[in-house]
Amino acid sequence: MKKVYFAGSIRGGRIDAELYARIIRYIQKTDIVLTEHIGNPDLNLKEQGKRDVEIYEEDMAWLRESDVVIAECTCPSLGVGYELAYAEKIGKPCHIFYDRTKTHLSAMLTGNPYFQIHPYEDAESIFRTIDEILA
Ligand code: 6K6
Repeated sequence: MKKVYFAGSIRGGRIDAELYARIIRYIQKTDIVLTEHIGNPDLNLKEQGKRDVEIYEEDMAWLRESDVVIAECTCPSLGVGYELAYAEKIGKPCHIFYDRTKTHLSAMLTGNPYFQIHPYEDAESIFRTIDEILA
């Protein structure tokens, strides 16, 4: 079983939170998601309890522990961008998904051949690609 660091927007906006939850549940059928809270619809309430320094340290520890990073980047997030740059620096494989009908992804991601980028038009195709990543 692979340990997956799933990254998705939190303070960048929660418009895609339901999609994050679906992706997380799908990965959890076969593998481990270290960051399952990303899909939590009540994140705002829960977030109040944790200090930012604790969030940062916990997430960086999970990133170091992970086997692969999967990021959903349709909703732009500074935190996700930071995590991807850090993951590249420590050599973790990084897969980036985004809805090409909704956003034009940053050139800092599409221009970097290190990242494996998966544009999609139909969210269902995400799951087929995840099967290949985790195979
Ligand atoms: C407590 C319980 C659930 O959530 C919290 C507190 N907030 C965060 N907890 C965990 N990871 C976080 C939190 N806020 C941001 N992150 C990390 O940054 C996640 O791993 C996301 O991939 C990314 C989102 O960054 P922003 O800039 O959109 O917040």
